[in-house]
Amino acid sequence: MTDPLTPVLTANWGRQGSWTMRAYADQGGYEALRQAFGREPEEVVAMVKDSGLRGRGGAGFPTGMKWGFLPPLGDKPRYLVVNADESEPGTCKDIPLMMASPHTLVEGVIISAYAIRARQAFIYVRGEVLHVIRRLQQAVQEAYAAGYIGRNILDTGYDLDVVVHAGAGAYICGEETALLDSLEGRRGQPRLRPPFPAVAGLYASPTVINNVESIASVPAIVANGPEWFAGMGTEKSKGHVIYSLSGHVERPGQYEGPLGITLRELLDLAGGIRAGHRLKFWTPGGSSTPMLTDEHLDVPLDYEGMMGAGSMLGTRALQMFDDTTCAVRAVLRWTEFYKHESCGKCTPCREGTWWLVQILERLERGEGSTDDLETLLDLCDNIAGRSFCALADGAVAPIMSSIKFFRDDYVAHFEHGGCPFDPAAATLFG
Ligand code: L3W
Repeated sequence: MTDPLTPVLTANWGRQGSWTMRAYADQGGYEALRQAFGREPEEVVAMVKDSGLRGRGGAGFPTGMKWGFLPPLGDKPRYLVVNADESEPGTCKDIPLMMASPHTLVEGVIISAYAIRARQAFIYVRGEVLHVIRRLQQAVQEAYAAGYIGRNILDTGYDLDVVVHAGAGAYICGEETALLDSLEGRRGQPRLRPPFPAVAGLYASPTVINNVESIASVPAIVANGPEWFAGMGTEKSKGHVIYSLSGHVERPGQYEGPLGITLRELLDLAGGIRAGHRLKFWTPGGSSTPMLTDEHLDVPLDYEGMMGAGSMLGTRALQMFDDTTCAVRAVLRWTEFYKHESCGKCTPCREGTWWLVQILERLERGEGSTDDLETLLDLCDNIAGRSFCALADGAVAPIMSSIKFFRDDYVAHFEHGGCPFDPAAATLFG
């Protein structure tokens, strides 16, 4: 059997000192940067467009098209901002990437900033991950010392500064406009869109914001060509991505493969669900995407396949839950998270997530009724699509899908007068 994995971003993670400039250069690091500087910025944008790269932060918006939305160069500076605020429950791809290979991101930042003609770039990192911030800062310093960042880079006349900025640990700051507010020194709350950041972003200037994995994919596209990248994946979902497998799986971790691989194939590589148990449900993109079941093991993990299954691909945070897991308890835990992280700006999300937790707690204690399930669904219906940003849509996704697939779990709670699952067996959400 041919190996279905396509290690590109993850290829050198296991090497000694993989995070150092020396190790990165030994593996051909910063060659793509030299190649990019041999081209006009517009040619690099065209390569990214032709590759079919789509945003790896969850929404899958075409990266080259986003870059193309920048208005013509004027008086205002252009900025590149990397969204490194990885906080989606279950998502663990950007942080391992920045720890194991920060120079892949730094090289991607320099090439991308050159392509969009920005002279200032920011990497906005989640505040809690001090080790990642230190590692990135070290990589940026190494790149300055090597002449890859700073004035007149490699004698091209191009100047660029890169700042690693630590957030203060709020999930909402992964939303691109809340991130910009936070970067400007304000409380992170989403802005009304349009205008999109490409037109009026950081300091009201044209700004490209991309996820870590999107920007880190750029050097390999420049080095190997857009056709190479587009040769992986499916017709509309091209290239390689990092899948993070976690939960009740024998060998959790990051698995890099083409878009369109199936969970069944990935589980084969990861040793399957833990011994003696079977898969009950899973998430394609963390808790913000509707949960799926073992019926969906053969659905292609790409944007179209997941939409067809009634979910969305999101961040490829593949969390596995086996038959010991109480769906109600899992959903309650996630909903508590969204209630805690709601920024409070809009009423449906601020009030709605609070009420969702009240009802779910009652159901989980075994004190609810079928009426509560209808109220929950009605509440979800009044939140989804009616809030300011995607946080509340994410909050209702696991609730609605759990009632669709595991109504029996809810009913068992009020028939049993409490949780019928053995919390000691579950190991997750204890
Ligand atoms: C210019 C237009 N730009 C769209 C840009 C827009 C943004 C990108 C995608 O949410 C999802 C969310 C989470 N002119 C444009 C335009 N753009 N139209 O395209 O925009 P959008 O609105 O489709 O999505 P979003 O607001 O970026 C992201 C889901 O991802 N998610 C969350 C992941 C969390 C993390 C994390 O922890 N860091 O990534 C997981 O599935 O629910 O649906 O750049 O400006 N006309």
